[in-house]
Amino acid sequence: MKMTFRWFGEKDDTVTLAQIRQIPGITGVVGALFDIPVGDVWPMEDILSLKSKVNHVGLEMEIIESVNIHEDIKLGAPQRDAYIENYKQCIRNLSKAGVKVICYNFMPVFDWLRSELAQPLPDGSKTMMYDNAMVKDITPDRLVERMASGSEGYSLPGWEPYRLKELKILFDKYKDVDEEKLFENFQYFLEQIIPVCEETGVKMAVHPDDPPWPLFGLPRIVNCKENIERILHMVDSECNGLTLCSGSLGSNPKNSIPELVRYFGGMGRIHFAHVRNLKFDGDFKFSESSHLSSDGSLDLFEIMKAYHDIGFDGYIRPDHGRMIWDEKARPGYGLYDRALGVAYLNGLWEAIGKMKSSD
Ligand code: DNO
Repeated sequence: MKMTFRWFGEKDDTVTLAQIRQIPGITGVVGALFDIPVGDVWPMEDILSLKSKVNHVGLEMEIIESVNIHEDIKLGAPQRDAYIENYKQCIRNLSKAGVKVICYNFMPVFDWLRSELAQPLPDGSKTMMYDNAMVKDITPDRLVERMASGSEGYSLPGWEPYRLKELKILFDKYKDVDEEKLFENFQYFLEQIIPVCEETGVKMAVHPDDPPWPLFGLPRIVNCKENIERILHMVDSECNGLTLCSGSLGSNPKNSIPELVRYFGGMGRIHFAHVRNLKFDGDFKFSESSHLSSDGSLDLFEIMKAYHDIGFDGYIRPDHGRMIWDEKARPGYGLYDRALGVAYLNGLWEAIGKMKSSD
């Protein structure tokens, strides 16, 4: 596996590349251009400038998270073809800069969602949590305000104010888009872009819906084994792959992460692993714990063992961390708890490998 760390860029991250470089075992940074509006082509010079900053400290930039999909593509709107052409050009540009995997999602309107961004835990740390009861009682506009006010001044990816400005219009447009229509629009998109991926060698890795259930009546389809299998078969190519996010899929206890790792990893379709833990606090209610198995409801040993057993050699990153040691950073993406996550995942990996070779 290749251990990586997400970085939001000089302007948008409290964590520096120099700090990331010092985390044991990190080989690369998961980058993105956050200034480019969704749907536009990423300019070659901006991509190369980001890459050179990362390479300068001795790290790779072979993976991007995310190149977001314009709503017109998800909606199947008439202008979608122009946005798909832009997406293809993005893939070509990124491949010229040595990018091998693009993580993206296909969630209507919102990206990941939490009801609290800084919930205090008994040990004094703060974490993100989700409670469906609260989400049911709030309007989407109010929720967007809440996400903005709790985000330490950062614009959260997927929650950019400019994108959510026209929430009402967007919700209206989704009125006629049910799950089947969303599958259809997804297939149309994949049929157009996967040939470009095959030409350039770039692999797409769809991120699961987070949380993996419908929100505010909007459909969500990348949320369980059956649907993911259907998506991967819609265009049957190694380039049509998955980001297996343990925290997103794992917030539905019906999804067994080790089983999904073995299944989709066995098909050679996991190109990126997001590994983190969470604690079930009730039905459709969870909080994000530290990565340690005994702190949460997921067994990280079993997850890492599944990756080891399938001989996973793709990219992996720790996922969200709590805010510890008084750190102030963008929710979920501070330095300290994620660095502890890396150390733990690397420890599990080494121990699993050595146990096997001593058998
Ligand atoms: C949340 C992230 C997601 C992810 C996107 C991929 O922390 O895992 O925002 O980057 O869904 O497109």
